[in-house]
Amino acid sequence: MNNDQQFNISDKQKDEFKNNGFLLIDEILTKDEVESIACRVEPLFNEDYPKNILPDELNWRPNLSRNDTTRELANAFKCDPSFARVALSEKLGKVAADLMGWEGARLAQDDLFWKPIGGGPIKFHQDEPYLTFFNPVSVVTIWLALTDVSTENGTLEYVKGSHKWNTHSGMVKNFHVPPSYTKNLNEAAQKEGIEKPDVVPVVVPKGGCGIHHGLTWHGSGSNTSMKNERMAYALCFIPDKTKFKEKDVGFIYGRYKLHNSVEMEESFFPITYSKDGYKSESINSFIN
Ligand SMILES: O=C(O)CCC(=O)C(=O)O
Repeated sequence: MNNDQQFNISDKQKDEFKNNGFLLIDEILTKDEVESIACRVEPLFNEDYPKNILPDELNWRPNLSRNDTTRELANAFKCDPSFARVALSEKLGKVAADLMGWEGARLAQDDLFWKPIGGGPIKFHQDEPYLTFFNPVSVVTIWLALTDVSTENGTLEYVKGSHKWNTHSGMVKNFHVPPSYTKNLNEAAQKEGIEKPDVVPVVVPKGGCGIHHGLTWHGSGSNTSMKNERMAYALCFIPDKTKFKEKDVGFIYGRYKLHNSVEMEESFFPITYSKDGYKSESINSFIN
């Protein structure tokens, strides 16, 4: 893969992102990039870790978990260089920084989603409430489609303009097995005085993406297709100069907070793009 490729975001796309809280792009990964990771989803969920490192979060285990839920695994980039080459590419870091108006971007976390045929929904939520342990708090997620995605196979759904709402989701209960994936969204919309939230499905080909602001409400329905699985790789970026808060850094990120320091160690949170050309040295050990 050519790591020097760039993807230019136009002023029109920046405006669209600012107004709607999301942007859809039909082609952001090359065919080689998307193939290099799509073929690794199943092995990774089946515990084949080339780097001999366990994912930071596993929300599905073979022979142990229900087969009718959406499977999620966090920080594939640490376990498998194929994912690292995509997640830590300058191209995607620059897209994140350009849309958010940052000087640079670092990866906070990746999430791999595998929604099998018959796989259940993901409850509506915002990403920012999961990433409030940092200073500043600012998040954008690039959700890469690793299969063609449609309403039929349970693609991601964005609520237009919801990044401007005052009603926040918090960290939701029953994320992977919600009794209703839209109930909390409808309640939030009501509080905002909105009768029917404007829900837009991410319909893009394999290799395309949806990019959402950290406050944009999003979720996804069940996979009702009889023949198409749905896979996606989501990258959560934060500004390059982000620090930890002094304390109360939460149960997910607390394990990476150094004693007596608010620095975010670049071995865990690599800087993948900055306007001055800086990139974390640690990227080399992830991609090789
Ligand atoms: O793929 C999904 O259904 C959920 C994705 C998601 O919540 C995210 O990327 O933040």
